[in-house]
Amino acid sequence: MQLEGWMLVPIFSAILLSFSLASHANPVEIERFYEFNITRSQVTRLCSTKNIVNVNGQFPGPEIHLDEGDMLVVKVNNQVPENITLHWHGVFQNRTGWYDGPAYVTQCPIQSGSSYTYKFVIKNQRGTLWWHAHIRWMRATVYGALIIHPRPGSSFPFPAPDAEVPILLGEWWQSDVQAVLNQALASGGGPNVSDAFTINGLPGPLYNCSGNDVYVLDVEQGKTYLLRIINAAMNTDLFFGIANHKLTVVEADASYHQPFETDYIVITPGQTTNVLFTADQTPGQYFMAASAYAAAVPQNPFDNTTTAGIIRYKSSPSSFFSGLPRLPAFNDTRKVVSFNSKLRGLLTEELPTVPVKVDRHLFFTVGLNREDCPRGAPNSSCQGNGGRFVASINNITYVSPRSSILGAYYTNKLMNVFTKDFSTKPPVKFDYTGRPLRNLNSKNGTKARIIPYGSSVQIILQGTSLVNAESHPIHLHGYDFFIVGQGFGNYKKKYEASFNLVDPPLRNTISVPLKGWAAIRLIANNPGVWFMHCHLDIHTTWGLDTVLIVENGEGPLQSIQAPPPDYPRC
Ligand SMILES: *[C@@H]1O[C@H](CO)[C@@H](O)[C@H](O)[C@H]1NC(C)=O
Ligand SMILES: *[C@@H]1O[C@H](CO)[C@@H](O)[C@H](O)[C@H]1NC(C)=O
Ligand SMILES: *[C@@H]1O[C@H](CO)[C@@H](O)[C@H](O)[C@H]1NC(C)=O
Ligand SMILES: *[C@@H]1O[C@H](CO)[C@@H](O)[C@H](O)[C@H]1NC(C)=O
Ligand SMILES: *[C@@H]1O[C@H](CO)[C@@H](O)[C@H](O)[C@H]1NC(C)=O
Ligand SMILES: *[C@@H]1O[C@H](CO)[C@@H](O)[C@H](O)[C@H]1NC(C)=O
Ligand SMILES: *[C@@H]1O[C@H](CO)[C@@H](O)[C@H](O)[C@H]1NC(C)=O
Ligand SMILES: *[C@@H]1O[C@H](CO)[C@@H](O)[C@H](O)[C@H]1NC(C)=O
Ligand SMILES: *[C@@H]1O[C@H](CO)[C@@H](O)[C@H](O)[C@H]1NC(C)=O
Ligand SMILES: *[C@@H]1O[C@H](CO)[C@@H](O)[C@H](O)[C@H]1NC(C)=O
Ligand SMILES: [Cu+2]
Repeated sequence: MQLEGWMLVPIFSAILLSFSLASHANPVEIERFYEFNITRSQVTRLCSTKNIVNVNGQFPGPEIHLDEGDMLVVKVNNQVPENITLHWHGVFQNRTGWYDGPAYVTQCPIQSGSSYTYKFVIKNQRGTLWWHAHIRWMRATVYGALIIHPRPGSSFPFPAPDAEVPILLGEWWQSDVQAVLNQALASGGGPNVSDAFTINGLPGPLYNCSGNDVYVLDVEQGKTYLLRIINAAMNTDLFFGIANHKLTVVEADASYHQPFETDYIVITPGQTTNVLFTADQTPGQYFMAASAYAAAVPQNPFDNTTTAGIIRYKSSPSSFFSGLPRLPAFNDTRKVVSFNSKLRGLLTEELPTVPVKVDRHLFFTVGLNREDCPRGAPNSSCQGNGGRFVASINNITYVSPRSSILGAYYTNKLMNVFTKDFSTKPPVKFDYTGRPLRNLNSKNGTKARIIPYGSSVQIILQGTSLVNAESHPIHLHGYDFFIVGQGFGNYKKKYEASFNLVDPPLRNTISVPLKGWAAIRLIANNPGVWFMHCHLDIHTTWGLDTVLIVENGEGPLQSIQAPPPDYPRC
């Protein structure tokens, strides 16, 4: 097989691969301009027509392409009655946090009839990222790929593929998504599960009345393809695979990783994974497919369907049609661990070094809570096991303020917006992954943790099983972080001795294992107000969120720039 050469690179050694010696002097930024009109348009899926919010009438939204070092300029015109913001998932926004996008964290919404121009340089990163709405559940239909090509003159650390193809995995409701959210909030219980998953907006042939809504990728025999896979689903971790074809993972969350071969990948909402596959089978048609990893204990309702697309060999007409790829069962946590433990960072010149010494230790419990049914409230509003489901970090349920935290922080007018006292550890120690406590309540708050510029930070993310045990895809804005350790049960200090400080994965979204923990490290070299939250939208909505504020440094390029003139106001 043609990939063998680079598969044999000694992957565990600390040799720096010098694959891209392109000039680092790149004084003139190339500007890439896009106009994004937030619109409503008719989309028909599963034989029913919906009027969905999207960008320029496209679903999924426009693909953005640029080279590392370019400046991206996106003028957003809000032409719908709803408020909107856009987030550039995984982009550092170094000094330009005004453009990060989470509503009421870094900006007020772009209101109906108004515009805001997002404008930032993308530096020190390359690969597959994506953009999505970051207010209420708008991102269900407002999302697209953001592809950062290597700087001109540099290349991938693997043989160039013959073609590159974005694969956006999504989640589809037949009813209005905002109505699903509103109903969940009114009832205090879980939201209705989706009716379908989608590949590039299309559910595929395994649903009722969806025979025409099938994504087809035409391939040529012998050629190698780079799939840029993005999990844009709202609330579901997914398995993905292609029948009869091996996948070679080469990148995750826009960081190169040591290549490894696999039959399936697992990908949480927020994550991206680049895989290579070679069309090396008998000409014919082969299914690609995705289905849920949903191992919550006790089991939550989940969308138990399978989305499929087709890889179609062009070379010679053939009637061969594969079966579905054999994906792991919805509750196969072992297969998830097996996949995730194969992921190792690729040591390159561009890669930041793994922090060995830690200045700031943070310990965050993440999980669900159940608020007691408020006195006098109707039962219809307490459908979450007799109460109302909420979620928390360190027992604080994040409550969104009414104006932007970044705006308040920058102008030092904090009144009624947020407080700076988010704790470094949970208020009480308990058996986090053991039997639930009797009191499942949390406390409301809008609190941030302040971190000095340049400090080396370790965060232990400890899952809890108070209401149920689930894995939570935790996303930190503004940063990539090293995943130096993860495991089941309650974290213990002694585990630090076995952390991987040599070649840990580098990501922006970590799946904290079911009934387990994960340890992440980063250097706080990006000043700003950074949202940290579960990327399952229902958990974000329930308050599984907090804010890290990295202070300005002393250097000339170490402070947040002034806000732009068109910065939205509340
Ligand atoms: C956005 O809307 C404006 C006003 O209707 C229109 O002039 C412009 O062409 C639209 N741009 C795109 C990219 O659709
Ligand atoms: C949620 O599901 C229930 C039960 O199937 C249904 O009655 C209700 O209309 C659904 N809600 C929405 C907003 O689709
Ligand atoms: C497809 O439609 C039929 C008839 O309406 C129904 O009985 C069946 O349950 C549906 N199947 C799925 C997977 O929705
Ligand atoms: C998922 O669907 C399959 C096929 O319809 C069924 O056999 C299986 O029991 C379902 N699993 C769950 C957990 O609902
Ligand atoms: C997964 O669920 C099936 C029922 O659908 C059950 O038989 C099996 O034991 C479960 N596996 C695990 C690992 O929990
Ligand atoms: C409301 O719930 C309580 C406790 O679950 C139950 O005792 C009561 O009968 C319910 N009331 C109604 C009107 O359903
Ligand atoms: C969380 O906060 C609530 C409200 O203050 C309290 O009742 C509960 O005991 C706390 N739980 C934990 C685990 O800290
Ligand atoms: C927390 O805040 C929400 C509003 O965001 C409110 O509905 C809820 O009652 C509050 N819960 C408590 C325990 O104060
Ligand atoms: C942000 O910019 C500063 C100054 O150029 C640099 O030292 C730092 O590494 C950058 N951080 C990121 C995350 O790119
Ligand atoms: C849009 O945002 C503004 C500012 O926060 C708020 O006052 C208004 O109620 C919001 N409008 C809608 C339709 O949600
Ligand atoms: Cu979560």
